[in-house]
Amino acid sequence: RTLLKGLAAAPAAGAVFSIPRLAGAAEIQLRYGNNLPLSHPLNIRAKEAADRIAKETDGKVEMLIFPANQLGGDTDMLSQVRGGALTFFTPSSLVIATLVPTAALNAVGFAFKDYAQVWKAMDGPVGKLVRSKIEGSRLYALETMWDNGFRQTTTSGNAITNADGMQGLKIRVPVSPLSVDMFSALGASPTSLQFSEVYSALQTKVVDAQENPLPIIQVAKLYEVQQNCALSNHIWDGYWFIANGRQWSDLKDDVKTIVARAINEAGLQQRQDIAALNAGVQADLEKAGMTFNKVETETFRAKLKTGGFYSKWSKEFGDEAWGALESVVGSLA
Ligand code: X2X
Repeated sequence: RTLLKGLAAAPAAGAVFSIPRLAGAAEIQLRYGNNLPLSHPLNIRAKEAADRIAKETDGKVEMLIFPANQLGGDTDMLSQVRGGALTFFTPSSLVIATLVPTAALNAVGFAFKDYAQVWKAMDGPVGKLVRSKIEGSRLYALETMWDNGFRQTTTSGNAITNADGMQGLKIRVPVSPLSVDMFSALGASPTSLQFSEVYSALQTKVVDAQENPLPIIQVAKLYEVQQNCALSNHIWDGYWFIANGRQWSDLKDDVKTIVARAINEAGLQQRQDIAALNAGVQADLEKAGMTFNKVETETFRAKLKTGGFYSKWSKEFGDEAWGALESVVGSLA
């Protein structure tokens, strides 16, 4: 009796959990995670895209940004975007290649001679192929690839001037089979670590070296724990703006159009930001105490060629993918 009475007095099921809607609260929340500090152009432009999305949807769509590995490292965020805990994630091509191997195409060692070739490939046949493979894994890749940059090699000790300098080097590389294989072929001793672990791995000397584009070395303050930078330009790396496939296709067409336009245009601006940064970042890093040197690029390429790196990876990628890359950059093997 008392029990029944109590039940009757309880609020209707559901009401217990209903949270009052805040005035102006968004109807759709898009959760976006990335691995870079807030000061990196990727986050600056992503924030602008988020503001634009809110404005153009009258506040109905909100893109929440979780920067700087707040939700975990790359491997975690990749599974979050696959599972739907994240709507968006920007993995480097190296990182998404753990799921979509073709995505590592742009990271083949010394493939691109300059940015003109990079964007010709990524806005053209290479990007098109990679995006179709990403879609095949139930993710959606927005059209515009964002820039990470040409990767350079930093060390805590001696300057690396040619391929011999790589011998035995304890170097951190991303969680990327291609990177591990390339540095092994060069004679180094690579360790895969997520970016979230890089600073402390260098600080505690778990590794002595790492490789990243200069803007990252700057915003992640890697100059505090590294001394020299060899301008090796060994890999060009970019970020795909990927979405959970289900969440993306569930968006109404008009929302999709607004979101895609805001993100793609922000990506194009981000490319220009990196280009502008590239012009001055070396001088800034020198002021922070780093030393720089050029490398004998041909010694690296020769070692990779004679070691069978290109022939191995042309088979791994297959004729279609390798052909798409070579259609822009010429013969590699
Ligand atoms: O982890 C890295 O080195 C970084 C930040 O360049 C990538 O996202 C691959």
